[in-house]
Amino acid sequence: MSRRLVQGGTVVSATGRSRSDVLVDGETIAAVLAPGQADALGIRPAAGGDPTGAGAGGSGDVAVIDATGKYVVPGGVDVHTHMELPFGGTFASDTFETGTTAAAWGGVTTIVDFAVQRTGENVMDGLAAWHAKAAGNCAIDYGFHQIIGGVDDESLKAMTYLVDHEGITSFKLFMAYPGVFYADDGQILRAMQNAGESGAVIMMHAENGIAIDVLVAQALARGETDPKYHAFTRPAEMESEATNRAVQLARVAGNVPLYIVHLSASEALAEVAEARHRGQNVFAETCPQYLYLSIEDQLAQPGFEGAKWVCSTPLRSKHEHHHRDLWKGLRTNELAVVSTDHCPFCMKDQKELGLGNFSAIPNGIGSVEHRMELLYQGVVNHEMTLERWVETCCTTPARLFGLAGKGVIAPGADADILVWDPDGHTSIGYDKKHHMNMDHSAWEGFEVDGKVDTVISRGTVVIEHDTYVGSKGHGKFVKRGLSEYLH
Ligand code: DUC
Ligand code: ZN
Ligand code: ZN
Repeated sequence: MSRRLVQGGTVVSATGRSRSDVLVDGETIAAVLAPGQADALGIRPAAGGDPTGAGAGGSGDVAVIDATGKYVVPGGVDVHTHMELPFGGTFASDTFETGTTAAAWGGVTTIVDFAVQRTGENVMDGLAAWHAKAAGNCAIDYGFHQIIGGVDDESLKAMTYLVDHEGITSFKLFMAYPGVFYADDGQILRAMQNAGESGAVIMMHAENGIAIDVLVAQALARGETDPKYHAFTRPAEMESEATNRAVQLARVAGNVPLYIVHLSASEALAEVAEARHRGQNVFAETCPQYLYLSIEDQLAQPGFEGAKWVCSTPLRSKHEHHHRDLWKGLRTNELAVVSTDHCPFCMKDQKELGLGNFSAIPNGIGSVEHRMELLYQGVVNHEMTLERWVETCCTTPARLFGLAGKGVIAPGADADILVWDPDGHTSIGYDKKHHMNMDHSAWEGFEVDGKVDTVISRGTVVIEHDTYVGSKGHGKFVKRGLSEYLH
């Protein structure tokens, strides 16, 4: 087994930073060493400077990764992605191969994707289909949540089975998308009660889909067909009302752990905060698009351009303080996690399905490659600390979703490591840094400080200074345990 030493950098965790060297043995972290300790222990660079570590067989020989002047942080953990998601008559354009490769480019070493049961389908079939799509194709490790699009006796039984046997310990329910994924309040309550028994987390897409469908039909009848009407027909009240309802249902079900996904609005955040302050097991994530993008600057661009930013929950107005409140929520832990809700669609043949009818535009934005970069800019802008960057993007998502050995740099943990260059710079755009399988970038023109330098996935270097050196099939399915926040 090869050994490596990530030497000379500043190791940053959720709780602090120190000048340390990280010794990797095979797939795991063997030690975090004080400066000079490696030398004292006789740990020396491999003869010939073998950069791969493959030839480092002697007891004192290691491949050295020079991290001088850099931050050494856990590999990113993105707990909300949709590779190949069937949606609106098409499929999200990243495969597990292209999507996990792009994730690696962005310093991410684990994703948790959503296996799908649509209304009328079988849960176990949906899970089998997701395993078939991912197995042998991933550049980094991956786990699954399960979407439950039809709550009934059979799917409830399947939920328990998935927790007990399949390493799937979280379930996404939808209060939106009637007829596709939607669950009514009674179904939600039953699924929550089931999760209460098994210890699973319920993830909620909190938007009042029944009322939204009425608003959409009325807008279309008035001839309001442009992409921006997507946001106007999904007002913040529809998100906060659904968030409150989900919170109350989780309370009635017995303080069942509830995780609100892709939270976008100040009003919804207030509901989460209130629940947390009274001691409920309620958590929430937001995504980079809700921290940086807006109706005015993106979704309402002239013509059909705004289709690039049609996603649900929708972008909000930049004049209503959502950005400010969400950054604050990240600082105060009312928002515990930043994920991407990576759900990419090309303009050609995909977003274009909604030309002349915004409600037919497939919902989603591709960001899996850029989360670490965009959130590091939050550190530069003094919106969050370096430690909080690590906590919200790596450590908490891993702990919250039972990914043992992920999201930390500690002896015994998986050797998932991102070497981050704080003096570097990243230009994001279709002709710049862009490896997702899309014909545009939702982040075109974004210039951010900092840069991914080296990415190590379970001991294997996958990104080495602007070169992808990983391979499809390296990434393994991770069976997850119960949430470490609750047990
Ligand atoms: N939201 C999106 O934007 N895309 C896929 C599903 C979802 O909930
Ligand atoms: Zn959703
Ligand atoms: Zn999603």
